[in-house]
Amino acid sequence: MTEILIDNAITDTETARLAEPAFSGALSFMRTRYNKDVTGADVAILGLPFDGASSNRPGARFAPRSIREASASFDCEPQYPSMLDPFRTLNAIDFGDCFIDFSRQLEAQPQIYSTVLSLLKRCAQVISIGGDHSVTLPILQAYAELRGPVAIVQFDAHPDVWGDSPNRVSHGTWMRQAIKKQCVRKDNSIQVGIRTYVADDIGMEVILAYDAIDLSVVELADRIRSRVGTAPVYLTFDIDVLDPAYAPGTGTPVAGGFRTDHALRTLWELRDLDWCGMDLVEVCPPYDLGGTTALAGATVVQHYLQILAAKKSTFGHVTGQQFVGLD
Ligand SMILES: [Mn+2]
Repeated sequence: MTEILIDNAITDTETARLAEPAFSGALSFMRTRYNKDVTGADVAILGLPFDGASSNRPGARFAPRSIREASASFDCEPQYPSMLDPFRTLNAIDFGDCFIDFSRQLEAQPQIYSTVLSLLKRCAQVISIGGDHSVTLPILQAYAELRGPVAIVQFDAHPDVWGDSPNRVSHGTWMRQAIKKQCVRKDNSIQVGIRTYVADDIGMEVILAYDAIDLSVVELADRIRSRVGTAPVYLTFDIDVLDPAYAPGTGTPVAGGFRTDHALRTLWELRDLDWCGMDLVEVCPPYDLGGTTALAGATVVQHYLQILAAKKSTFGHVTGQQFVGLD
């Protein structure tokens, strides 16, 4: 028989992409090519194996592997709902994971910052997978350093604006710090799905969970869009915005959240925003059931990649606010 080479994560080229079994092979995100050189890429995908700042259940360090494994089912075909194979259009590279020394927890944030900074000097966007929510702060610092402050759309059960003190890293304080460090365009930012209380409110626009769930997808997207406007916008998607019935594998679950489809459809509805990057955080595989949470997380990223692919196939590039009509 002819020898057939699988492992697109290693072998992928423009001309020789092969659908490979979902249950075997090297696991990059959606089997896209692994490369430490991201020069000129539209997207670098970066794993963040860190859970040292979780206030409750640790385990998000395992999320990059788990999300890559869940994403294997999306290999090599046109994807729903765009019906595009995003990698036919996008130059997307899986950079692998950020190095984080488990014995030097306070060095994790500077490590993430310098890794993202280095990636953003070479490619258009970074998508990070895994980690507790503390990872978002150094990512935003890198964005702000190179490109100025960004608007934020935060899907989350928690506002993450709890108070903090120096030399303390928590997954519940990054937003307060990001605003203090002027990484965020607060007037264009919005938090969606919140169902926890912080006394010291920072005046961020919030759509609470029950209100968000009561709105149709189009109404919810309109509320978000009217806040963000034409600003470059960064998506931080905490998987705990979903109800624990849909995402049990997370660090600090809160009942009463979104169904998976409501969140996915809202993101898809917002494909005209000027997205500049995203993270997918708080997937905690040790508490997952049947890979449900990892699959939901992988699907959020799969939708985001489709948005970029749709933009690029229509406009030739992935930035800017453009209506992407695929219906
Ligand atoms: Mn959260």
